[in-house]
Amino acid sequence: MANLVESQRWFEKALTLMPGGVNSPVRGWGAVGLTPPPLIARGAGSRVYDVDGNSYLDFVGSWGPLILGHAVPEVVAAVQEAASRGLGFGATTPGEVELAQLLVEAVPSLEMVRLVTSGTEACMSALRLARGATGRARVIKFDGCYHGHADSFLVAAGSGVLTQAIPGSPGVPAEIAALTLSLPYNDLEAVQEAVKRHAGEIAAIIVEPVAGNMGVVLPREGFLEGLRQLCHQEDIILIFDEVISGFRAAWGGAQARYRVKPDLTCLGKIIAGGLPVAAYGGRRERMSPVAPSGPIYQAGTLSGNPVAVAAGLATLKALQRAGTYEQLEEKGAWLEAELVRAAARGGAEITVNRAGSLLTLFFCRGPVNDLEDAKKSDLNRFRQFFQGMLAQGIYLPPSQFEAWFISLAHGAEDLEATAAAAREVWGR
Ligand code: HOZ
Repeated sequence: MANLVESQRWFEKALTLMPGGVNSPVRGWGAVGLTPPPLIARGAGSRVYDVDGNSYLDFVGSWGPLILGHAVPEVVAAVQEAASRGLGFGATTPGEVELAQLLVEAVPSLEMVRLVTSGTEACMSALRLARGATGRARVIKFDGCYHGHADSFLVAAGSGVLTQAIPGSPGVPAEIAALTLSLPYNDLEAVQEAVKRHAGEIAAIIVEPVAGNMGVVLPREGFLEGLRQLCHQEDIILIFDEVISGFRAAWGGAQARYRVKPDLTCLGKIIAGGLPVAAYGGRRERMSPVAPSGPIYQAGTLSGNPVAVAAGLATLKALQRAGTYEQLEEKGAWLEAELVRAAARGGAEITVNRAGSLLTLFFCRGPVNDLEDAKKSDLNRFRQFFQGMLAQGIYLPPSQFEAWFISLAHGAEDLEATAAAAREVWGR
């Protein structure tokens, strides 16, 4: 294992100052049995470098935003230029209008957006809008999907909650949690049944159209279409949480890939290129009730921050170049095929779920279609694999229940090095 003397020193100090030594639970490496996690000093292209000078090929990508790679010169230049004009004004800037325009042009269901600061805020605000618009209180979500840490969503949630095996969270009032029904992903019948049982009470169904927080799980044919139809019939607001899949599953997000339009869409991560901006939006009449054009309140000092908006605009403009999504698809497909081949040669039973440049390797027989399936993955084998890859300089998400993020900066040699490391772990 790499020398982590400086990481150890910093992490010990961090433990005395921040819960678990981190500012978000998924950054703790408890699930992979390693401490300290490397403390990161910098990133460049496909690599990150820790405070001890170790270099890693990075498949975390800041948990999704860095689809171009780290410290990409055109994004850095845009940030520097915006910062030189001021860090924030608490007033509308042209960049926000430009970003809103780009989002509306790219994402099929959007006519109007509100920029916020995080994915949590986007989902929380979309749910408030759905409740305000319908006058109903209940929401349906899916087991293993994660929509940020607002009270209504910490029920059978994915991501860090799943990694840490916390079923809900103390601090969420039972009365609030009771308004959330969590159902198995990809189980349309369960949704139909719940909607019938709670007729006229469901404000919204929120779903990750490509689930990324129980590991990657793809929607089965007909699932998203079925949700769309049911929501039409019952006047329920369909919310796609595309914080991960937006500009990742395709330029227009999963809704473009699967050709299903939700009523509201939540975006984050890539739309701000690594800085904090997120968004929710929908058709004009859906969004008009949001204050100040309507009564449904939602606000934020840092909303649409000009520096973050500049990073987002530079990132999205780079993604608009011809062939970017074809390249991402190719990289993802190549890596998937090599991982499957290496596992087969080494006699390791795995299942790879992938949507473009987003993938998860489960240590079980497939298919993996929902949380129950994902939980069949052998966590000991995951841990061994993670540690074996890290020892060869491959930095994977430190949880079975997260996605690997491939970026445009991952070159052929990077992917070959990753496949070679997997072959080494599994034995040739
Ligand atoms: N939600 C992301 C993982 N699925 C990362 C953000 C976090 O929880 O730190």
